[in-house]
Amino acid sequence: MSRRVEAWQLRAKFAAALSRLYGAEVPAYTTLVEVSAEVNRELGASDRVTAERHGAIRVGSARELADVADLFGAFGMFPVGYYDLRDAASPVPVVSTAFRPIDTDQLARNPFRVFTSMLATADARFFSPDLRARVEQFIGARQLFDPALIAAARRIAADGGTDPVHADRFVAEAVSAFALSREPIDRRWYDELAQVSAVAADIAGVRTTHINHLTPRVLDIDELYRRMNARGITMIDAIQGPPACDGPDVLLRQTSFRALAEPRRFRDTDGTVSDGALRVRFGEVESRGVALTRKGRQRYDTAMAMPDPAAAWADHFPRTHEQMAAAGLAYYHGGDPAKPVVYEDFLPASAAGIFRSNLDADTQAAEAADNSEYSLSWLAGQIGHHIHDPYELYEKVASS
Ligand code: OOG
Ligand code: NI
Repeated sequence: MSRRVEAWQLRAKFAAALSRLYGAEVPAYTTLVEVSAEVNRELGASDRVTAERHGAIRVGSARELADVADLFGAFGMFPVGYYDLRDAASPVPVVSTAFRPIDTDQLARNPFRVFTSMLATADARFFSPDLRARVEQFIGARQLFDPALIAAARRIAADGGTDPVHADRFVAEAVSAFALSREPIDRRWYDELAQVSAVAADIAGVRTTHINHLTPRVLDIDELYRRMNARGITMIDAIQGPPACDGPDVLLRQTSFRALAEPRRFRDTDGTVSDGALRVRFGEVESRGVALTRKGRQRYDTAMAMPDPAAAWADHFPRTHEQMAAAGLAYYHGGDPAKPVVYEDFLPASAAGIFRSNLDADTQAAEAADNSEYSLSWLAGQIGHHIHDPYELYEKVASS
């Protein structure tokens, strides 16, 4: 009998293959990975840190998100958290979740996670009834994932793995569903959507999906930021998330650079196909700190609401893990301040900033009231999967 390939091994293969695909599509990503690895090497990072990535993808409907949930289930990645980016200071017409491993041993083996956003077509602030109907028709008529791939994913998820021959085929097919399409883009449709939001055009202007970005983890993001700028790669003007501080790193800090224009083909209304370019994909890098408890998170939100969060930081957070643990602000394995629990999730304000930093123009949300009913429980029902509460997962990880 052939050796079995388990979910975590499938996940590691999937992450590595996506990384090769994205590196071939967006060469600046390779530079980012190199510089991150260089910084990590100098700081003595573990293999987990240097191999670590998160991806971002965007889909157009709950049905498409349900397929993603089934597909990622085969890799031992489950939906965690609910992010409503429509509420952000710079609103984006999506609601999102993150697919990731949830158990300590699974995270240790390979923590690959994918931030997954769904277009909020029911939100009248962004979509008029007429546009909504046309977007939903367009999305309803496309097929992002071969039903056979989703059926295979369900079987693999139920069995907890598969044999080596099927494993390689399954991973290759899953990866190819996220490759950038060469199919010409209907220029008029794409432009109409881009008027609403560049994200709407990226999601619903084309018949396929693609990786928007893949993000390596680095131990010192301030150092990475300096080195990328020194190489002539202009990063967005700020690092998103907590400010640099003397005390323990908390949650997640991220920064990004805008990818160069990528060649795409367009079809005009008269049927002619011509070459053009789009700038939608980008490079992002992140550093991860300790996961905060609800109490810690409240303090974080208060500190971040101050005019100068860096200056206010010390008023809200102590300088050592011992003090953080004693004050119940963060999670530690077995309560041991020497063993911080890594934050595995995302931050809505940073996510909105990352989305926005890479758009040509801000989304124009009309003043119409939000009459849509997106919520965590609505989303869970639509995709037929429980959406895990990150705090419950951290409690479990800390006490195991
Ligand atoms: C997702 C943006 C959010 C992050 O790291 O916060 C994100 C997107 O651009 O599709 O990836
Ligand atoms: Ni990201």
